Amino acid sequence: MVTDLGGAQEHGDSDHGHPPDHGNDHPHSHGHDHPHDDGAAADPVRHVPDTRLVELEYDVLAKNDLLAARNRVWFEDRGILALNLMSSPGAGKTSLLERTIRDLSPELMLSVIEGDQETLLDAERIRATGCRVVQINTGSGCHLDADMLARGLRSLDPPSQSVVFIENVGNLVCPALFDLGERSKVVIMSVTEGDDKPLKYPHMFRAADVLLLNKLDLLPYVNFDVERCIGYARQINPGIEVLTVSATRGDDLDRWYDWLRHRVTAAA
Ligand SMILES: Nc1nc2c(ncn2[C@@H]2O[C@H](COP(=O)(O)OP(=O)(O)OP(=O)(O)O)[C@@H](O)[C@H]2O)c(=O)[nH]1
Ligand SMILES: [Mg+2]
Repeated sequence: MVTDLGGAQEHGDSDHGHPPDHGNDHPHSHGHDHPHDDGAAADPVRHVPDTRLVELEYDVLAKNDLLAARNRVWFEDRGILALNLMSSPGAGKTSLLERTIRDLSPELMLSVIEGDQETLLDAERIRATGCRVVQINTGSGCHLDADMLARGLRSLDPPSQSVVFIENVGNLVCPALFDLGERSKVVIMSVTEGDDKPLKYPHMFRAADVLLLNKLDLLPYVNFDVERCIGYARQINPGIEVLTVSATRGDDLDRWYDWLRHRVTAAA
């Protein structure tokens, strides 16, 4: 379900075509399922001697990749910078967006697509900043996919040369598998989650361009080794860029903003 909450931000430019309509070639039959709970195999776990083979349905991912490629062309044609923000629940995605919008709205045209299983809560927080926002509710689904994003974009109608933040459903597993056609994937981790997460959820950290380590203000109260966490992340993905911030206290947000400005220039 796509809900357009509108917003006060005026974009002006609307003559820039519509996001791709993927029609019937949807990767899923009902919009909120998953590569390994769709299709003929009722039990995707095969038991063979000493081995458990979990069989992903690669055709679902392949179709999603096709639709994501169309989204990517659509963004590129319009010079739109699309960023896919992913994290476990509560790491601070919406908080970071609220702060970023408040600080950068005078300078950049920003809009947001919110992905959650249920509620308009995050979209309402974004709307309170005056930013244009569309909420996608995935029901039982644990991630956004490229077709959902295209439908959200048709409602959002972002202007050329703008930034579209996509807040994915909170978890470190499924969103890593589904390309949306974004320019960059940003994984957000908070220091309350434990410094071993890059090793335990390697797909997410391998897919990400940037690791944003949030809630630095809580470091005195938790058992978290920043350097160890960064080391694990680079063990999984040697090229990953790392930024450490506190979204609520404002620590080091300038580095995040500089990273964004740099990407905006590159996308234009
Ligand atoms: N101390 C501290 N708290 C933070 C920080 N960033 C976010 N929080 C708090 O963490 C909680 C979750 O933040 P959200 O921004 O809702 O997290 P989220 O990742 O959007 O959560 P979901 O959308 O549910 O996955 C809220 O209570 C925030 O106030 C931070 O930098 N420091
Ligand atoms: Mg959120």
